[in-house]
Amino acid sequence: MPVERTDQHELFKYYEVYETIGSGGFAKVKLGRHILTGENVAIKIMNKKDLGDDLPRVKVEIEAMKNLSHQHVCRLYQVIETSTQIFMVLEYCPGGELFDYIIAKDRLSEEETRVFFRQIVSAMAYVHSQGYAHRDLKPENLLIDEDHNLKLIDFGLCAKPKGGLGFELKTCCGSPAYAAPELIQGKAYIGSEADVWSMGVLLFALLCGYLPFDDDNCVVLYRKILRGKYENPRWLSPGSVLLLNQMMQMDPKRRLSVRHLLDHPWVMKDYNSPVEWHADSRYTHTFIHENCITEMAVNMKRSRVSTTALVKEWRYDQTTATYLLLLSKKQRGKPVRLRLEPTVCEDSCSPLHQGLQTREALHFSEDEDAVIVGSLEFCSDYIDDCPWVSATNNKDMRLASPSVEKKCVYSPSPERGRTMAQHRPERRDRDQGQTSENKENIAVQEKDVKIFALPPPRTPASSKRNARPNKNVLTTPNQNANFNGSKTNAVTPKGGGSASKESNKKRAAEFKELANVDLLAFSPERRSRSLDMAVTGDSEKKKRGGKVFGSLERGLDKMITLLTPSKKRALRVGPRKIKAQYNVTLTSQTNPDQVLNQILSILPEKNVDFTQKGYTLKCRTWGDFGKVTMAFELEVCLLQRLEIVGIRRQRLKGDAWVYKHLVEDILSTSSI
Ligand code: 6BB
Repeated sequence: MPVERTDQHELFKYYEVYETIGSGGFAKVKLGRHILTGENVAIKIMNKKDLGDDLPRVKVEIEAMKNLSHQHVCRLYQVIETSTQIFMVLEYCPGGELFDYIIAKDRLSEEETRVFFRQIVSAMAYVHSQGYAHRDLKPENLLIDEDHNLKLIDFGLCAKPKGGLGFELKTCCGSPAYAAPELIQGKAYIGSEADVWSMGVLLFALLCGYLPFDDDNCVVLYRKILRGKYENPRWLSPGSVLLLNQMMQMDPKRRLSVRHLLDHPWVMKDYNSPVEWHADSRYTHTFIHENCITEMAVNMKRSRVSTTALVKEWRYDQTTATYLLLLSKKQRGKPVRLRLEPTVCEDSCSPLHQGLQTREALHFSEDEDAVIVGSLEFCSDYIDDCPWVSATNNKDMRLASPSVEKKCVYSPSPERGRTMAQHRPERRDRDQGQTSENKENIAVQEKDVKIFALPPPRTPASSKRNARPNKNVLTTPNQNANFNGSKTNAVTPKGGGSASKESNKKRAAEFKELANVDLLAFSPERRSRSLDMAVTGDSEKKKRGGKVFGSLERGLDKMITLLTPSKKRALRVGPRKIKAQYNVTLTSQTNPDQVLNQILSILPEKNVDFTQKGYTLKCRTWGDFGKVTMAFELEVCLLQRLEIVGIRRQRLKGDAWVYKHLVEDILSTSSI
């Protein structure tokens, strides 16, 4: 996604921009930091040209997020629109996707599921009360914040029927596996009812760690959904089985409504209170916090009255972002303070008003990861700490039925067909569960519908593993794995190598080589390119130039500190040492090079394309039309204290479940 300089400038006036954390459709999400408050944010970056016909969806999402303020809905802070780009600045959720959390734990206990599910019900009751249907509910669209609370994201497919939520919708949208049967049939449907079906699928995924209806082939998947039969694994309590059945009812009129979910016995268990769905007063726009206003007024050199008036316009500009982020600081017990930035413009205009004048220069590196030239003090600390390393359902309103939409939109998801079929483990163990058959199922031809196989005791992936040494590749240290050196020794990791002295020498040579490459990378052309991006005056440029490039002569050590994160990765001799986290698969091995070699040897077999940067493998799979269907990273690392090798995994693009199966497959086949 090429980013025009003027567009970058607009963003960099207010934010420091870091690693890409995900991409999907035409958006890329990067980590960022709001300069004035020092608060972390997520920045969704979209190129208008690339968006094409999807531009209205972005507008829909922005409008919805401006209207929704709730403790379990991801907050929008700022929208920056330029001639070519749209930047959405959003609440930072370092816990990542609920999806990753589920798969890391295989599945959640009923108790933990209840904690999350109550939050989902709260968010959805609120969203529906505001007249919106989300229409793309799935664990990938629920993020975990720093307090381990869920935040709903991605309102790009949401709908707000003009006459209210009781009015029917026509657009068939969302992810197929979560789509209600009425959507699949192309019928007009009520958005809130379809959302409840998706919530049922989501609840099942939380409790089971896999989907109730699943198939690589969309047609077969649709047939399964239209049959409405799924298997209830034995570990589900009768209460869970009942609730799932009430939510995944084929007939939308027989389905539970969100209003009924609020005080459903299963939902209330251990709480004895209904779900609170009203927006917490801390999240509404009605109360203006005086100390935030005072701090902003001082910074902007304005009166408090005019600052309050400006904030109350809720323009989702720098003023809104500063206010909301200051408020967030306050609510987390941090001082309500803005950073005092010196200003250079003649009339000493404030950074809040004018954008920072003395910022360090920023640019996008070749691999399009935003990097900072200068102000690396923060950057280097941050990267090491980076998260990936380290309503009422108003039935009375259902009477009118104008069809308002016609097209069929699916949230971007790679083909579930040919390419990925090989990665999906077979489901067996039919005897593990009981069939849940919803009444009034819609009749479909069953003759070529595959029998829906039940999952094995834990995850579907483990059934495939039965054919191989049994391993819990995604979460559990593997005690059985035995590396067969002769099998994969052929591949020598760049920046890695075997553990021998010989290869250490080689690594040292490679290290030097890389250092030279990096010196070249900081060539005058590149330097001037970076400096072009600077928002400061000439004297500032010189100062910065001195800070960054003058240091080259001061020696290699200094240069390493000043390198971009990706360059730092490339220069690292060994694997990173990280803490065990839920996106890290533990192995029983102690030699990172062997683990890396094992993975490297298996990727081509799985049709995974990759580039290697030290111990990080940037992996991709391709679809039929030369499009990247899936992008993810696998990084071999050492686990702090444990002294064993781990594999950090991060999905950047593509269907979450297909990714899960593929990575499980790679890691189990790699015999680690
Ligand atoms: C968002 C976010 C907010 O991310 C790929 C897609 C907010 C993401 C985040 C994170 C991990 C670590 C740190 C921060 C609004 N819309 C989309 C958002 C989408 C990506 C999530 C991860 N997978 N914080 N973070 F996810």
